[in-house]
Amino acid sequence: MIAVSPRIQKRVPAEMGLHDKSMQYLEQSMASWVQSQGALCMMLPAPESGGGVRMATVSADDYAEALDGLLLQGGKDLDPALYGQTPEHIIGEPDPVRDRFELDLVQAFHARRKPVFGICRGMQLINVALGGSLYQDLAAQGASAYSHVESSRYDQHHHALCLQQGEVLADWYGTTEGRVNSIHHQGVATLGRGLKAVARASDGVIEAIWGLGEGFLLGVQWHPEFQDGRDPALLPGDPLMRAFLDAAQQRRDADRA
Ligand SMILES: [Mn+2]
Repeated sequence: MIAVSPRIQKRVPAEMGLHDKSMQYLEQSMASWVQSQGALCMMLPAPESGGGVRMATVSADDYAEALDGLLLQGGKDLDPALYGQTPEHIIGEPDPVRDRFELDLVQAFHARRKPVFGICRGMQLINVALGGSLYQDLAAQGASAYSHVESSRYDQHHHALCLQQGEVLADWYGTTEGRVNSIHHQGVATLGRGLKAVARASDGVIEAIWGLGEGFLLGVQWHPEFQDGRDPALLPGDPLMRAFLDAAQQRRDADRA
């Protein structure tokens, strides 16, 4: 039973007929990716989203107790205050409700040694949850030699990936080279406690992180849920989902033993 954190849309487009209401949602390929491997996929609504909704009486801890693993979706930039900076290069308004809820979820699942897997923003969030920092904008801060985002090409924008020899990703894929999509303007600057970079782009930008302690803590900067493997040059997403679900299954079995 896999928990997926929500994306939050504060002002829903008029054609959806919800006027000024908020929406929390899950992108389809993320749900398909989880379900295609036989796991149940459950999106967790953030406890409140403003606008006069009733306050929740359940917490991230309650969800972590009930479910087996946490998958963090991509989305908008984190509030730089969370890593001790003022906003200089972020795009859009941060969402404090989503930031807080996801930080609480990472803490709650990881404290129980239940697997946590972050995609794009989700990887950045894991890093910040463990005390690391981000580049607010890779290009503006001179951290990358080429663009990690091309809005007109979106998920068709790819770059080479170097998987660290001897680490989990190289192990699962059986190679140290690959290609992935790239839809991010931010990136990991300093690593959080107990995290290691296990893949990088050829310009040195960190593309995957792994927790060295007990439990399963993985973040990838690309979107494996969009990579269906029909292009043999691209790394398929399924080995990552398989490793995550295997860890969740093991943790669940250990609980019941
Ligand atoms: Mn990239």
